[in-house]
Amino acid sequence: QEEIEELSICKDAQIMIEKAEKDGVVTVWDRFKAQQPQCTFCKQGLSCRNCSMGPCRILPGKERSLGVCGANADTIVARNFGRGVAAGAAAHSDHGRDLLETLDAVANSDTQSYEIRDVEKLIRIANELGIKTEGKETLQIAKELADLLLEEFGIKKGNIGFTMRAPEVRRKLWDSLNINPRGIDREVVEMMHRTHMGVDQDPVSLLLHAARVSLSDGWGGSMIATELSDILFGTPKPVESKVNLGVLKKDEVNILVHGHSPIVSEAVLTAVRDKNNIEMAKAAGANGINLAGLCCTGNELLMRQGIPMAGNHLMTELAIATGAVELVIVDYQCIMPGLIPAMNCYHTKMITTSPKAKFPGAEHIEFNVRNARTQAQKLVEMAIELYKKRDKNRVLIPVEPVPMMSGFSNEAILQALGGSLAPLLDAIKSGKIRGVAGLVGCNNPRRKHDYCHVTLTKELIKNDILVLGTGCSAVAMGKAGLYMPEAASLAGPGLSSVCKALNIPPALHVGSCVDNSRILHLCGLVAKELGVDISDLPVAGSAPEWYSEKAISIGLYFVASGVYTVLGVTPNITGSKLVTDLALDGLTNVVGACFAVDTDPHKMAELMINHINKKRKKLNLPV
Ligand code: SF4
Ligand code: WCC
Ligand code: FE2
Repeated sequence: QEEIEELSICKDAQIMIEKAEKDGVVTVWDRFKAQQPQCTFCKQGLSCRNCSMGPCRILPGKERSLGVCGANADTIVARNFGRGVAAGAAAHSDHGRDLLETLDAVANSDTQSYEIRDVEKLIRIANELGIKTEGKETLQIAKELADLLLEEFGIKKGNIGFTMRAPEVRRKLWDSLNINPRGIDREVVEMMHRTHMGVDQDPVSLLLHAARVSLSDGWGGSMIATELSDILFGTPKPVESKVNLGVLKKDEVNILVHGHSPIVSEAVLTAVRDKNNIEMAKAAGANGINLAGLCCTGNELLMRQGIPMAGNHLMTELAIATGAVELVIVDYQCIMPGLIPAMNCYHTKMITTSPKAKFPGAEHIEFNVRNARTQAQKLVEMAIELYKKRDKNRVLIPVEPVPMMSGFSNEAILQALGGSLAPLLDAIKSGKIRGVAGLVGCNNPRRKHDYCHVTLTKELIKNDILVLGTGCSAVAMGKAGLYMPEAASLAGPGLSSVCKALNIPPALHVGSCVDNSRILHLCGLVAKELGVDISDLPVAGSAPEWYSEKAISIGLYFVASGVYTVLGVTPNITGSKLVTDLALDGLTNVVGACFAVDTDPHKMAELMINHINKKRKKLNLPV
């Protein structure tokens, strides 16, 4: 029991870990244990298998200090880091491209499965990117926007359009460093090229390009994903919902959507809400059909449609272990292959939907822009059939769900503030809100599940720092009750008074991982309003329990945009002193911000608060 409490702070996780063990489900924690001790070369970034003269493992200062080709530790560490950033940026941006292809299909009347739900935003974004919209039909505007954005992925002249959301000083800095991102695909491809044997050997040059790749994600691929998802599925508005495994229903057909893109999950939602399907479920003996989310596609549905959230990254196997889930419908990213043996212990089925992500052992029912409605219908019928096979004696829904608020897009935040940023800026200037922190990223079995997310958030709000949360971090905050206005009682007096006046929580759910672009955009808006650079703002970021290559890209685009970022898991760069020093310090002289690493959330909070105070002082604001 004590051992289980060491793994997660969440009651639902603790109960389910025990049940999983009883039911013979192997979890991520079991496999993590089986992997110990993990490779120390890889951990430090000192192994390379970029060519077949290798693989090479470097022992700096010893006989084996160079790879077969002669590459040293600095080069190898920087190359490995760069490839990680490229993979992360590719994942976010390829997700963005899928939204773009959907918009393109809608614009060309090539699909009946999707439509444009936020025409006002379509026009606003088109105008922002220089498209004339007056007197044009909605679909014509959509077509022109899609064409323009398709170019952002390839080779185009100039820089990615949304970088104009950054203040001019920042863009000039990027230009002077030659890291203002061009085409999204181009930056990723160039990283693959540079890290091929015999190309870029200079760690500084590699890291600068890594920054450029990450910027093409944050201000490019991710931002496109966010804005187009809003246009297609609606811009989020404050909404109340529920979170944790208690959102599963004992007497209903339970369908979980897992992955990232709203394209599949929104189609599933439409089918779940269909009256005929609900009748069909009732005929099968259920009380209805219950849809809940996992990870980021869960965040997408929660933000826009108020669909309840079952859990974050480390909860995905445990959700299946409830024995109450009929179908897990996945698209891509962060879906552990370990879900397959887990679901084989129950009547549960996993369905893959993307040609990019097939899992042996899962059934593949491919979704595309044209067939999404009919495929979703098929899946709902399948779930209803599976419900009949559910073994009620093996069902355990461990807890009651916790209420949470969601839906805080920048548009919604502006509206809550009465239409302008002025009240937020006033609160920051007066010190009622001392600063803003973005808490993002995953879970990692290296860290006690959700402990860092929750402890750090509590520490920050206590110090009058408004917290914006995304991804799996947001799910942790929601489960801890921090996403309800009542949580203002845990905030410092200043933040608490602001929350009470606006009836908002002290920590705001701003979306999925691609929605970190909302935080970048907000930083850009505030910096422009104040006439300063983003690196001058009293803001800080953190990925306390990150695991994914996408999180590396996110961390780096925040830093490259001027936001000091504290990591709770050490990246695999410690094998190079040069690269480590640059990341933890040297970058400040280059881009005005750097990383910090600490595993103790209290220390992490201290680092972030000190940074925010330093920035306040520089802006002549009361500390
Ligand atoms: Fe070894 Fe160099 Fe090949 Fe890497 S690129 S595997 S260091 S020989
Ligand atoms: Ni985004 Fe991290 Fe969750 Fe996956 S879903 S686990 S990248 S935070
Ligand atoms: Fe290794």
